[in-house]
Amino acid sequence: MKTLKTALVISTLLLGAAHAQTAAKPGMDGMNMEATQKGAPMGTMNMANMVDGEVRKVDKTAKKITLKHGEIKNLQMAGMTMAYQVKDAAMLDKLKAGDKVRFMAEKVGGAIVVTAIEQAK
Ligand SMILES: [Cu+2]
Repeated sequence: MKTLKTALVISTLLLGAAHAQTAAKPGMDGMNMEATQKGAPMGTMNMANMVDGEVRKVDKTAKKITLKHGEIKNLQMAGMTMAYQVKDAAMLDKLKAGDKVRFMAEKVGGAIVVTAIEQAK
């Protein structure tokens, strides 16, 4: 009888742990779903994150570009004018103040970095 009681206690504990795990999961799944929903192929997903902007200033030495941009959905950022670090200084080669661009900004290790930029036609 004592063994049965112990078994019950253990199974209750196990159930509790399993339940806690299940409870934590939906949030994770929801996040994954949101990320995958934006488009199956990687290219399509990146295009969806491209934001319209206008170059205000280019600083190749500092690897920075000042952009007036629209809403950046993937960063939950409203439209504004601000300076961004760029992933690669070569990205700035063909750009000058006044250029209309499409770009992608991402959070890389806590800093926001422009990872892609192209002239808008
Ligand atoms: Cu901004």
